[in-house]
Amino acid sequence: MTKRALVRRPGPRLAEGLLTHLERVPVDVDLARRQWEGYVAALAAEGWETVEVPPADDCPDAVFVEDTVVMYGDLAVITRPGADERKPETAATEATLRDLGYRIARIEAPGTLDGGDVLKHVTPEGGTVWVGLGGRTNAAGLDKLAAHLAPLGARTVGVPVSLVLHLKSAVTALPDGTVLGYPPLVDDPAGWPEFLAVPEEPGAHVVVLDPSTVLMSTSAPATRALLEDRGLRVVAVDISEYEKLEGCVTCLSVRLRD
Ligand code: CIR
Repeated sequence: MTKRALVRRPGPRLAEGLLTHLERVPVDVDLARRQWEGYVAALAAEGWETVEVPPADDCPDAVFVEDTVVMYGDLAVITRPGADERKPETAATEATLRDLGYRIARIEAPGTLDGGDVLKHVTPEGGTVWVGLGGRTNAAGLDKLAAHLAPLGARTVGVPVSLVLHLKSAVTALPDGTVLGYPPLVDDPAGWPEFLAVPEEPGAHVVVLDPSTVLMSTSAPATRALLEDRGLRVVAVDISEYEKLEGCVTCLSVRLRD
């Protein structure tokens, strides 16, 4: 199976990206460009081919390509981002996925949904899709996504998100389905069936690269050690400039299934 992921090059206005929970601090755009190259190189080194969505230089947050689509098998559900500034980002994602041969569905008004609010755990028995309801994703967006995914056997569940930007800023999942999060920023840690508390905020963010490997930020060394103790291999990348903009490792790519 080809392992393929969408990415989107950062634009010149990156430093103007939206902030909700953090104070603005200067972003070094040249460093951010190098960190993006490092992120793409890390994917490539792990056998992931990357496909670039054409850049959207007028959209400061376009590099966070995860927010523009939810992939489920061969279906690409194009989102309707909750922030108006980000709504123009979806057109090129849709065109790219259409060209790659994926089926296209859309979240339509009045629904809003950001891909960062969607956490999937798919097993041969079926999939569970948790959708964070917070500042960016509303109930109509969740309902629309649930309607698109139900025929594919997915169960969609809404969960509250009030302490961070997106559900996946609070929690992500390991290959075995264990959900990890930094408890002070998780609305309901006890609500997850298998929850692993991590000691650092960026430690909550992993991208599963294969059944025994995860990608995470270099800014969570104690969590890295915790995961290595569980037998996982960890690939770490420095994404400091994106973390200043409330981004994390998950936001910078979208993994595709063939
Ligand atoms: C925003 O506020 O939309 C961006 N500055 C950060 C988006 C991060 N995306 C993600 O967590 N999926």
